[in-house]
Amino acid sequence: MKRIITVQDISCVGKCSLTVALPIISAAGVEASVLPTSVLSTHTAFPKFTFLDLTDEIKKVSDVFSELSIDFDAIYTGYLGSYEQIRLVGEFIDTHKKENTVVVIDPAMADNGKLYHGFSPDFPSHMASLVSKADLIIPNLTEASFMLGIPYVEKYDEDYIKDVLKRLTGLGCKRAALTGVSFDDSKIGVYAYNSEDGSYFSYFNEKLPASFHGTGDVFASAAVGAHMRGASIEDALSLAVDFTLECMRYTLRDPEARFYGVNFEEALPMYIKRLSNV
Ligand code: PXL
Repeated sequence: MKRIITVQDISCVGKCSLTVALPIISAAGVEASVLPTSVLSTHTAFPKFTFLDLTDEIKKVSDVFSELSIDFDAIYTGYLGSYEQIRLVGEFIDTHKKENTVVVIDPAMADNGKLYHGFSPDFPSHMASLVSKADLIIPNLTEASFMLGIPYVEKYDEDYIKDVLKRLTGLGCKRAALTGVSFDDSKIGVYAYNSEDGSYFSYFNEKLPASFHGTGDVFASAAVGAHMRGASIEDALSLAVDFTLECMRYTLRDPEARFYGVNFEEALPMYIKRLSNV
């Protein structure tokens, strides 16, 4: 069985980061190890949250992994809370990335043209230096624009997205996959670029008239889990699009849906079923 280590915060309530990554990666039939970087009562889109900083644990945990010769098939990083955490996670990747380790970075820090609460304007440039270590990065267009230092636009065409993707791999990562790409009101999906062979890939599905918090984390977890289960990156990204849509459908159907995240739990059977064909 493949083993992923996922490095991000744990928000006690909020259906994001580790509370999403753990169940989805487990459902993929892949071991989910964790390196929690902070503990929050609630994610930062809530009106109030606590923040326990676990920065000092990162190096200690990493050292024990080295001493015990514990290695990972994939390192998957998400929300990180400070420059120091970005630096230490960079060191973690340098230490634990072996020849076949896949490094996936979701630079979770912004959406809808805005940085998440608590991040200063130069945070994206630090994240941009971390993504140079990745085999695959999975930003939305807001995160991509911030990392590239270009204005965030709501309307764009295919040439624009292709250019953004090329520039993202110019930061040093091998592949970039942009989430939430939509050229019209009926479809939304993923557009990716592989700098090693210059190829593009895209996959779209139905666009619902709604958007929910936490879908970026659901998408990235589903993609990493599926890829580690044996799906190609293209198939893993396509499944992540379909799974995220399914999560949103269940959420829209639920009269008691919470404001802060999607009903990914109800969509897990579909995810598992699709992976049984891999
Ligand atoms: O979903 C990304 C995310 C992860 N972790 C924390 C967050 C957010 C987005 O707001 O606040 C703590």
